[in-house]
Amino acid sequence: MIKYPEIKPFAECFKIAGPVVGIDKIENGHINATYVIACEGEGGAQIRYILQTINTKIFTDPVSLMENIKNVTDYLKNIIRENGGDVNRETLTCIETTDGLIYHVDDQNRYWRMYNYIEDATSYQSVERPILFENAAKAFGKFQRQLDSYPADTLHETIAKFHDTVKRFRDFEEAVANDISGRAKDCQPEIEFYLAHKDICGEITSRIASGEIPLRVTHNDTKLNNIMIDNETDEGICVIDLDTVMPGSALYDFGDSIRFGASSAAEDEQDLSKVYFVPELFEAYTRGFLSEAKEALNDTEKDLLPMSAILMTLECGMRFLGDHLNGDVYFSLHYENQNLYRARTQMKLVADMEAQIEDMKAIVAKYR
Ligand code: ADP
Ligand code: GN1
Ligand code: MG
Repeated sequence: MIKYPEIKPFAECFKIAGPVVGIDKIENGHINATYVIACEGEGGAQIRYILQTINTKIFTDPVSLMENIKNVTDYLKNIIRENGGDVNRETLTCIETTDGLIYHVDDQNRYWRMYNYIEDATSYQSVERPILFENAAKAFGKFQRQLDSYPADTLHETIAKFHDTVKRFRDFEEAVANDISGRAKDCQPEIEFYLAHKDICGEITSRIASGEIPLRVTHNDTKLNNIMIDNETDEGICVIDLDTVMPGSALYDFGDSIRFGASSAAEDEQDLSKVYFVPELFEAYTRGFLSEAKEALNDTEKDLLPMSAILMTLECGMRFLGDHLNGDVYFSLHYENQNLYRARTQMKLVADMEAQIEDMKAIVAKYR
């Protein structure tokens, strides 16, 4: 069924396999608007695509962004081909418009793009079984290795200082000071929690500046639902959501995965008694990630893996609370105060990890 008929003309701007027979919406991402387009291909076969509008409030240079994605996916396809893999399943494919471009700009200046749909695979919203998380770790580790020799200076920085936690802290202080929404009075304990963590914000950036840890080409948004996991083998087969692929630290990718996946509950769980850090999941991810990446990482990077999980969780929580104070202008919401609930789960996870940091270091020591 075509649930969103108004989207059909935009799907038809791309070289699709046949008439559009269905349009659905995917609501799990916080940034772009994402539709699934089903077409009737040759012999009646159904062929699906992902159609997205790029959020240009956030990604202000969509042309450079698409250039990054096209170049990175072409590069990955060469590697996949050399290894005898499936180029249409192990990375995204940009579908061209009927004019031969990789995006379509409509009369409201919205940027549309289309990818192949990765079939027979699932984007999980939580770690239903530890093996899924371990396999996601392997896939993100492999993704980073595959891009190891990618000429980083040719990549556009799609969001400047994306994981510069010191800058994120300053942005947060500004949100508190401006209090545009008038909500600060109702979230003082949360604000205090984040402000009290000022001292650790520079743990990664200062070491990048000093050269102790290198800049690499990283994904920068490694939540579990940004990877497609094969329905039969449970293997992480395709890393998606490539908007933020740019120079960064391996610690950003590791830490952000732990933030989302090593939690007992959803990112916006309102009952905090259900939210806690799960060390067994931290172990599963660490084992998977280091099995792929340990040769590439230096000792300082390995030392900082537990800290990176705390820092990426703190940073994301600060961004959620900052957005709540700014009047919800950044992350997609499905209900009121969702950003506040998201900020609270991140606080709980940060506190848990701080209490268990020695255990986390012991886990890293087992696999490094
Ligand atoms: P956002 O930046 O809003 O998170 P994503 O690119 O991650 O946007 O897309 C949102 C969701 O759509 C993903 O979490 C995944 O569930 C689904 N999705 C995106 N691309 C594909 C694809 N090529 N094949 C199958 N599902 C996809
Ligand atoms: C956003 O796009 P999505 O939903 O995969 C955000 C990430 C946050 C995440 C929190 C470009 O990721 O940085 O960690 O929400 N992406 C951007 O769930 O800001
Ligand atoms: Mg996403």
